[in-house]
Amino acid sequence: MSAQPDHTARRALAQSISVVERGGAPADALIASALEHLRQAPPGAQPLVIGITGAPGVGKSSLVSALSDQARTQELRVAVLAVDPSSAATGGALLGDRVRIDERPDDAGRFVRSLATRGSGRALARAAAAASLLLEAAGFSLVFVETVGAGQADLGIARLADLVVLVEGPEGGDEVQAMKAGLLEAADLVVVNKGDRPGADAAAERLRSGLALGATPVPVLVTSALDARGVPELLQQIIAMGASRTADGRIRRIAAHLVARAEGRLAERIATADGDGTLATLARSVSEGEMPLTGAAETLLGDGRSA
Ligand SMILES: Nc1nc2c(ncn2[C@@H]2O[C@H](COP(=O)(O)OP(=O)(O)OP(=O)(O)O)[C@@H](O)[C@H]2O)c(=O)[nH]1
Ligand SMILES: [Mg+2]
Repeated sequence: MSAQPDHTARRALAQSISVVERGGAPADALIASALEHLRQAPPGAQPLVIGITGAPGVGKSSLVSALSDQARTQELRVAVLAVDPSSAATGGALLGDRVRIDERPDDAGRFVRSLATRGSGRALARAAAAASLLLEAAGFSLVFVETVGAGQADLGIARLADLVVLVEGPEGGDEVQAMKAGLLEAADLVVVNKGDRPGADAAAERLRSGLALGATPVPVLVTSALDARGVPELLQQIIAMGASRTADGRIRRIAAHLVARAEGRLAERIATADGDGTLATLARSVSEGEMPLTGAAETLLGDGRSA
């Protein structure tokens, strides 16, 4: 697959990602064939999957664009999965991320795709892990996964990515929010973006002294996505940290996919039980002492049908 990075291959990849977004048996089949392709391929370097998280508007998409430009100057094939927060009601993507990340249709070494969270109630779309496996099979060497730093809910990015980059703004206050949300603990690298604005260096200093308390020092870099200042250094740092990783990223991404798949199934099961009255019936049985709480919970999970 990596031998034909042309428009057709890219369109096929986009369609494959739509299939894994929809889920079900066709998704399973596609993921299985991607894994088969990876098993057949000569063992080579796995892609570096980089999670980019941070509060809305700090410049995640702009930074990913600038990092992608920089990576392309080094002939690295770059893919971007931008997770769009989408309304549970419509399930539609806002497409804001797509607008701000340049897709460069004439550059076959670059692929950009939005993934809708589709009411999964999480910042990380369920299909992100599966999509990253398809991108690996398609021969991309850097995969950026942008998620909104919505707090604990999107810590799933740590399961999926080899490296988590937390993006902060220069204004101050954001870092307090990030600490509260537990995002700082999940970050391998912190970037203060909008370094062209006043306060960025001071914010970086505050973060450095805050992070120095931890066991492993987390590097804090300052960038400006607008004029690419600090971006080459950031990419260099990302690649260096990626090179020293020891864990098997593919195994981790398959694990992340299994978790996402199980969570999806559970959400479906709960929705069905809610819709057809099973949930209320179970609750009533518990209330009337006809069924133990554990039995009802197991029944809901589908593990204790006769309980
Ligand atoms: N001054 C300045 N503005 C920037 C910089 N990076 C991004 N911006 C601006 O900040 C705004 C938000 O940028 P995005 O890249 O869309 O931010 P984001 O974090 O991806 O936003 P969401 O995906 O909506 O959470 C845009 O108007 C950008 O032009 C920067 O380095 N300096
Ligand atoms: Mg964005």
